[in-house]
Amino acid sequence: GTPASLSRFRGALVGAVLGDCVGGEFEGAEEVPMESVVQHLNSLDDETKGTGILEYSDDTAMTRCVVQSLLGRAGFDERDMARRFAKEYSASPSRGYGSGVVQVLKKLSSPQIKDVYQPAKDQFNGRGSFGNGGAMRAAPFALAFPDLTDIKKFARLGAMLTHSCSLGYNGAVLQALAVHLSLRGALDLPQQFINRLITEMEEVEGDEAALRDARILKEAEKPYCERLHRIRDLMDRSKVSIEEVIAELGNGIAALHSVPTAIFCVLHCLQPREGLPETYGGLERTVAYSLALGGDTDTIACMAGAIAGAHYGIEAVPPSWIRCCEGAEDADVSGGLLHALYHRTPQEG
Ligand code: F2R
Ligand code: MG
Ligand code: MG
Repeated sequence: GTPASLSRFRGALVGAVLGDCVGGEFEGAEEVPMESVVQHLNSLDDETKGTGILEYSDDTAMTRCVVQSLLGRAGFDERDMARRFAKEYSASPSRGYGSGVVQVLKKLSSPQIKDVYQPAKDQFNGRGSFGNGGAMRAAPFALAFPDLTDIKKFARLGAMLTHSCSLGYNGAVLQALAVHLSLRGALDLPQQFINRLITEMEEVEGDEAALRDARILKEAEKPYCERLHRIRDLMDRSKVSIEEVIAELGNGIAALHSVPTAIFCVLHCLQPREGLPETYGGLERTVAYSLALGGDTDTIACMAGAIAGAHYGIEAVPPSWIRCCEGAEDADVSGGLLHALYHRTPQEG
């Protein structure tokens, strides 16, 4: 595919932060009229409001830990990443974390901890979390590693520090794969993009643990593949209502009900759509549409923002949005540092 440019790396990380910050306004809302979304986004253009008015939530707090760990260790180090999650939570516990994951983060802060994956395995009576907390912070894995095998392996392990159910960590793998393909220009051919994701997830979900979890949770044999097929069907239709998207893909806190939804948001908004302002570019359309779905808006917009940012690049991001969102400028700098890590020459031996 197209070489992964610096602009795309910066766009991916900044897009994720913007989605989280602007999406926080509507998280948990059942219905979000597009007029309210547009009004909210227009308020970001008001220069009098100063900088950093919209705070980031757990999505960005944990993504920052992933970025800092990957950069600091020049690769994946589970103990370092776990320590950063725990430290960040204890410094700022009010970022809107999921109610279950808080227990994991408290256990990870113990200096006596031997196996950093154990607290996640103890969640939900040993079944592990299927929440989207692993997926919401998965984008940096695609920005640190050029190799697909590394991305799949480390996105999975990075998510397993808090989410041991395969429905949770495979959502992170899917999100990282989507960012990886987008970074390389694959969204120029949307049908091929979705087909490639299906092929990759066929293998990922063929794993014994994934098949077992899907059976226990009474999901399709390969739940993410099934959702990706639904996306392909929705893409073939000339008109799709928000209600139909929610019914087919979901808008909830489970990774299965939000990662495919975020991917659909990006695909659907590749072209202008009725009901979205004509003045909006693709990234603005994607974020606005993600918010209009309601439900877990900060996380769906964060994940869609990362995939869309990797496609459109930093030039597509309105500067006023960056000024208004906490952590967006840091994310821009980190995008550049990850670009250097991604393109480093592998060391011999
Ligand atoms: N937590 C929220 N939003 C709700 C309240 C925030 C509000 N703004 C406030 O501060 O008052 N948002 C954030 O949480 C999501 C990511 O959650 P994560 O990290 O996956 O957490 P957890 O606790 O592991 O899972 C989330 C919930 O899913 C259900 N669940 C998961 N696995 C389950 C299982 N095996 N069995 C039954 N239920 C399971 C539970 O209800 C968990 O609490 C993001 O939206 C982020 O923005
Ligand atoms: Mg959040
Ligand atoms: Mg959320």
